[in-house]
Amino acid sequence: MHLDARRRAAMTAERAQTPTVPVPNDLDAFWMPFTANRQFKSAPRLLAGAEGMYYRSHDGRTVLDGMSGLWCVNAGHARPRIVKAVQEQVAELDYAPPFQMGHPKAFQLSSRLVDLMPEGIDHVFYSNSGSEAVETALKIALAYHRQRGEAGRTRLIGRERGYHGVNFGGISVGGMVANRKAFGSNLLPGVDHLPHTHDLARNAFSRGLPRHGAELANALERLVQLHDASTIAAVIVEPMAGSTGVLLPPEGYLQRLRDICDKYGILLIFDEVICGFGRLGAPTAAEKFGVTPDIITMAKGITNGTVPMGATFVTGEIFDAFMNGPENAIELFHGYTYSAHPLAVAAALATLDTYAEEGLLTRADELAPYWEEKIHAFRGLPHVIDIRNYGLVGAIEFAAHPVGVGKRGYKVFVDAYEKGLLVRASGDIIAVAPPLIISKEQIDELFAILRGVLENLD
Ligand code: PXG
Ligand code: PLP
Repeated sequence: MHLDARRRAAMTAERAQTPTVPVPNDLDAFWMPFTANRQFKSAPRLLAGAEGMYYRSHDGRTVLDGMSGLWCVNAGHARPRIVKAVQEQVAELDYAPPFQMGHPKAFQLSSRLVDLMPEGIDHVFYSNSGSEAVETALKIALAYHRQRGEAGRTRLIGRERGYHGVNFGGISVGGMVANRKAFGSNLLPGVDHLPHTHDLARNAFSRGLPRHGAELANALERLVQLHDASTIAAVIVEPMAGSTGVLLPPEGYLQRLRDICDKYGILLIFDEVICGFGRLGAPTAAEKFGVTPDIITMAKGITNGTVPMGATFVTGEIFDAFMNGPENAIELFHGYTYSAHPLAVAAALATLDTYAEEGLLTRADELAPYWEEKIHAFRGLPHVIDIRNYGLVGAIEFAAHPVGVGKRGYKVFVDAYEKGLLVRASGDIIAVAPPLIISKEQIDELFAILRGVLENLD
């Protein structure tokens, strides 16, 4: 029997002996994030345990994790090395203040992380989430230009359909309308957006990077003509936009953005909160796509999702621009109580060990051809208007149901969960991004469950 199948059988056997976890009798107090609270609480989906590729639901079912939790559990669940590292760390050093103090493992981790970054990106600033990593990146960009005597460079440029977390900077440069409209008048001033790159008319059913759309980067030139380069601080994009439904960069697009930024002295920020740590087959999307930004934001897979951590990576040039005042002066007035928290650091170190030992940061590359064949086999099923893939990410887009946008996406998500598979819906797009330890048999299992759902979609 295959190892994972054995583990699954063991989990099933264990489940038979242990009582299922009761649903808490009052679900009311918890205001759940990005959730239809009333709908959820009328039919809750609670997860009670996890190991390897599988969750265990509160009603005792085994659920294949097709989503790495929420794009973060890249090495699979409950990995012993990571569990042990966190357990030992909390007993050894539970907390250390990060302002004017340090702890040894934070420095070890930093050296190891920057070794994974593209050439030239060699410093890291810590936070607790992708959202905070983004705020940190935007603030560093503004402060960097000021340090160099270009304080007029304050304009930030994001992209339509971009997701950069939920804090004010992130939603200002972000481009998901529902995340912005309720907060409209308080978004940051001086922000523009590039057009998104999603083009089903030209690129539907692309395998890997879409062929058409590099010219959409030229919109940045137009913004420079409109505002003048001396007013623009930075451009932030996700190399692959995850949250909005897996939008891959057209061939040549990122390089063109890089060229325009270079021409005008604009910083280029890659938000790699989802792309990083092996999802696309390399430690960073920057490396995979051969385009090096000035700043990279990461989170999620940095600790395999176990302990919250965000990280903002910068070039030596950016770091050095801050290191020229008096030595007793604080160079950047920014930081979090939990920057480089010992538990997160311990989890990250053990996560990097696990990734290295098992070759996980490049494993998506090996599995990608198999994955691509499997997902594109859904072409022709009812309502499917696009399928796209890269590394160990895939998305299936459905035509909206006449009763409303999002109905089909939500239905696929719920039906899949009931049949034992966790996927993610964004409107009428379903994303799949399993842990990088997935076997070919489990890829088959994932798509077999999904097929059962899609064949019955009305
Ligand atoms: N940037 C990017 C590119 C992200 O994908 C964040 C920032 C924010 O990270 P935190 O850790 O603050 O959530 C993210 C997070 C989805 C989904 O539906 C994606 C994310 C979060 C929640 C849901 O695909 N990405
Ligand atoms: N609010 C108050 C009143 C605080 O004292 C602090 C930190 O000291 C914060 C917010 C910020 O919290 P954190 O550093 O965890 O982001």
